[in-house]
Amino acid sequence: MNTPVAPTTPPRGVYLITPDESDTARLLARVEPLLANGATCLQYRNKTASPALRQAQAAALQPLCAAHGVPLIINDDVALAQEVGAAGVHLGAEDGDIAAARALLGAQAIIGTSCYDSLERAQAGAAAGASYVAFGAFFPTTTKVTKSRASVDLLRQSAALGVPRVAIGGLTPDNVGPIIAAGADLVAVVSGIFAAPDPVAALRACLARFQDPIA
Ligand code: TZP
Ligand code: MG
Repeated sequence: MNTPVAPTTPPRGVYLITPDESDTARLLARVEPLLANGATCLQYRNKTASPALRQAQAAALQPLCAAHGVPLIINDDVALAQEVGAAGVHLGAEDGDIAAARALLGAQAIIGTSCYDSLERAQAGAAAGASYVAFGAFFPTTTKVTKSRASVDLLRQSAALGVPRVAIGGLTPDNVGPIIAAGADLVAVVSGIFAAPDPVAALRACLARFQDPIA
């Protein structure tokens, strides 16, 4: 096993996001080697599961993440994050507000906010107590229908926000270099890792870009 890239402050690395996977055993089997090989955090996201399956999958991921020391962040659902004891929640524009999530999950919780292509939304999110802000989509993606297109200029303009900045959307080992060089602290990836022929190799290649962004 390769030594994971050591996190710095603020954390830098790969923000792994689960693909829609209905088979829970298979989900765990796909995720585990990535947790073991340096994923910085894991977001549980499943847009096709029933509430019961999402509850079961989140509950199964929590001890796996804990065993690897990787924070689990639940997409969309503060109540589910609280129920399974996750490290935090990721909130889009329609998923409720940051202060309410903070009140429920506590001061140490990781609370992320989708900011799309908006510096103003990121400033408001940081002021409201977000733990990180996420910009995207940087590239076309088939994982989600996206309306906004973020740019490396937005990463440069958001340098003074004071919270980690996550880049998302169509990211792969081959295109994250300039995104990291422009200031992304974390690169959030679904298909660029999970759909790669060798997901662990793709993860390691993304992590390596933090040492050598332009390579
Ligand atoms: N939010 C903006 S783009 C996106 C999300 C959840 C999808 C990211 O998936 P991929 O496969 O890494 O492009
Ligand atoms: Mg959402």
